[in-house]
Amino acid sequence: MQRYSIALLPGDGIGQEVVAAARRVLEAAGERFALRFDFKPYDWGSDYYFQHGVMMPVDALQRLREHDALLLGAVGHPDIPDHITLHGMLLPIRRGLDLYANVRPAVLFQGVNSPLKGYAAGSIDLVVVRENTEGEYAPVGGFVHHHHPAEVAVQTAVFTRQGCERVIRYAFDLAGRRGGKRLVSSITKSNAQSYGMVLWDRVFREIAAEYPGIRTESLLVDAAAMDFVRRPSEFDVVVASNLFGDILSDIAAIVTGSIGLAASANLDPGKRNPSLFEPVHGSAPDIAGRGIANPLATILAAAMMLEHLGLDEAASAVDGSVRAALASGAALTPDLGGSATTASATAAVIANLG
Ligand code: GGG
Repeated sequence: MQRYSIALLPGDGIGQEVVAAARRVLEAAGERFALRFDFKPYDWGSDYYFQHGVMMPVDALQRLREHDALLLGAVGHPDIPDHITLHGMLLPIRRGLDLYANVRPAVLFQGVNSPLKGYAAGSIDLVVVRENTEGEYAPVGGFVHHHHPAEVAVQTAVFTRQGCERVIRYAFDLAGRRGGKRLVSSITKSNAQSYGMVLWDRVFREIAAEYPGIRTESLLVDAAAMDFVRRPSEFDVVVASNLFGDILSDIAAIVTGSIGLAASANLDPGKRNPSLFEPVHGSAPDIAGRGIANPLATILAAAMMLEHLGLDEAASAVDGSVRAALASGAALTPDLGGSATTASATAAVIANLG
């Protein structure tokens, strides 16, 4: 029996509920495919912060490196400023483990309605590849005259040639593997951001020349935001900076029904470090503890984890079980217009796993 060590980082709010649901699905998949998952839960997050003044301990990355993969729920608490929770846990893990490709698929599944008119199941099927270690999220900047009337804040975006090259190359390789429209759309705002994003555009053209079989387009982010609503079915792989990828993947999530279905993989494609899998959504304190959080984004993220671990059969069984549970209506939680609970949606997925 193959064994895998999985770190569980449920974090805050509904993160607790959705990670527990995904764990149940992984256990069921393990039984079906003779896989053993050794789960190691970590209690890091906002409660840990209230006790220790930090979101996770100083040796957190060292401990995470011991696992084969990491499954995270959410970070964010109404009583802690969001920049403290995000910069205290999620961003240091992404940077520290060099998880440079944040892969966020958006598919309009059967049984799910898009808020856009006229889109059939499967007609929207795109992936946002978000640069995940630098760009606008680089922790570079500071305050001068902090909290005084003349205070100044400086925030610097960082674009390195290596950082652009590797994530853009990942996007081209992915477009090749998907074998669909074979299109990579690059998103910047290089008319206004005339250093970092001009470098990005130049690197994009250079890498594109290495992939003659893949079509390309370069869009400014404002046009791309319109096009995600106006013509979402025309996109295939979309590669963007840290901030733009974050925003566009939220638009992609909502045009395909709900952010409750949006899964995400933070990958070290070279597998030097364990990769991190998570739902795109946050901690949703307004519904936390009510048993109605949609677990499917985290379950789909767990399917991405199985695929990354090379367990393709188990990955497609979990992915297929989610699709079947949505198509039957059994997994439609309130965000999707249904009345399924976290528990009943999870049970429907597990039942489909056989
Ligand atoms: N699922 C993890 C989570 O809590 N995401 C919310 C969030 O603020 N994410 C910011 C980001 O992905 O950069």
